Amino acid sequence: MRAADHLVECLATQGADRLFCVPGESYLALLDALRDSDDIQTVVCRHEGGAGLMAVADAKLTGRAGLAAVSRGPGATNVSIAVHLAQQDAVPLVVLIGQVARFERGRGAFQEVDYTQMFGAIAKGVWEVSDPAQLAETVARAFHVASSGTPGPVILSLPEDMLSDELDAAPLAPQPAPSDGPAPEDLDRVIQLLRRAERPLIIAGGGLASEQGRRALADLARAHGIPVALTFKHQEIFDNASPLYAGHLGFKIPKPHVDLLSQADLVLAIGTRLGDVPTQGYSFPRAPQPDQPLVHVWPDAEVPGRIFRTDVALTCAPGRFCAALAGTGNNDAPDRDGWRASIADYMAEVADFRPRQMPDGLDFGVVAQELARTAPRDTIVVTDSGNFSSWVHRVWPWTGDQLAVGSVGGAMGLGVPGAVAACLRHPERCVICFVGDGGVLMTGNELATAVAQGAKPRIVISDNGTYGTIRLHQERDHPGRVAGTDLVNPDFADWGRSFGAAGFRVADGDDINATIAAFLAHDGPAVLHVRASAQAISAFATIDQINASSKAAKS
Ligand SMILES: Cc1ncc(C[n+]2csc(CCOP(=O)(O)OP(=O)(O)O)c2C)c(N)n1
Repeated sequence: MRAADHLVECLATQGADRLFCVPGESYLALLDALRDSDDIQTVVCRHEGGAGLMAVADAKLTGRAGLAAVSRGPGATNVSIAVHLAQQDAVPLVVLIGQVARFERGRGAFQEVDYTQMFGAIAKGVWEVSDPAQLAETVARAFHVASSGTPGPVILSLPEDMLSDELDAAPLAPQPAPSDGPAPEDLDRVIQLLRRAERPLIIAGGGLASEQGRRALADLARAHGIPVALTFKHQEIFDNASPLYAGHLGFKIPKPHVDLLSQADLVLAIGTRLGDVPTQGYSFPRAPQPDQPLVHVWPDAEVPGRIFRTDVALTCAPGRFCAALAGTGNNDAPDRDGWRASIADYMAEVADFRPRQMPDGLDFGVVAQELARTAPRDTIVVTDSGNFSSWVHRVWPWTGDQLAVGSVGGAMGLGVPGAVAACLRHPERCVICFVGDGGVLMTGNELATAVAQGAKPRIVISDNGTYGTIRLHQERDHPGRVAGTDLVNPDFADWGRSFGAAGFRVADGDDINATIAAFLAHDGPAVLHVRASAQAISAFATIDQINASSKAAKS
């Protein structure tokens, strides 16, 4: 059998059912083998960054490794944004790269790159398969390594000529995940800490972003009456209307919020690596010595205790930990009522968002609020990176059972490809992508992929004429000195139409609710161009406010 056909069998045996790619002459035999595969759907994209980001989004939605294939050299360099994001977001990803032929290796042949060096710092494993007899073992290892411990990206480099070798081989079955609940003595230590705590707090992250994980988290919070704060871009894993919801630990959240949560006398960090974003620059919990006992649950022994002194470090599956602790009976205490009430009062203030009247366009919150009010409850929300997402985080009704895709690692460009991947995985659901005028032109060409695949993403573009996030930082550090952040944009409604999508536009003074209703009702891909205010730079501040406080601080 041809090695490429054997490879496709191996990939399908590992559970792969969709591959995102841009073709290249370096892996023609693989493309040829995929043509005959009933198990793996090939989705052809317009840029390897888009293909890789679709695979990352697909992995976020399924919990299984995403799969992408790209050509050598330029294809591999283009896909690197997705490899980096998979590492940052702890997402399993397998990237196949066509390599130059074996006799050319090391000669500096056309588009030759040594991928062990190129991806060495960001991938969990980089393996070049020169002998097709090793394909079954290497593919099985790639999926196992990508999905276990701290999930992440794995690269398989496939010499072009190897893919056409003949061999007689069978795929290797996937390695079953070990059954990994918490050890009873560790659970006992957590219960002892919990019984003494008056102000316990759970910090929950992406390691719980599965149906079972969310359910177990909700059970745990309810069983013991513990407030739950969520890490950046994982607001979807817990009901934000719950009286136990303690907020979204995004970038530099307001100081009163941090001060409030810092009063916790026990932190249970579950399914998060406790990076600099949720910990507000390693200030809560404080690194390296937290001000309160810390329980840290992450399925990789290297992580708990690496930065923070940890009282109980558990390397079991986060969901299993929640389920086990929830099942230990009621460890709630009446003296926690005040703690819960102060958090609930604060969260009620944050939820009370009122759009501002702006001189230069719409407060993007007007659009986010109306979509939040009228979109179907099971809408999948995909957010690109940028300030526009601050309104989505603030006003979207997260009920704890919706799906969401966002880039924890902050890579712009995830939005449109992520929405295409979400539509392909859940064609029956409404998928809304929120994206800025900066991010949309990074990978917006994947709208062509959506049209080609019959996917129906709804893309909402906040056109504030600026790389707003950077402008905000600029106004804080160099008030009034705008440099390199202004944008000149196309008409995005026409841009969408040019791909075959429906184009809608809203500006201040328009009948916004009617346009949003038509946008949501359209049965096909659709673009909503929002003429947004740059002055209303985020859901929490205006440019003038930032500028003034920055000048005051400097004087
Ligand atoms: C690929 C990539 N390049 C650059 C950045 C740095 N960056 C972060 S946010 C941002 C601006 C986002 O602008 P836009 O998409 O218009 O959204 P806004 O912040 O204006 O809402 C930039 C350039 C990044 N995060 N990712």
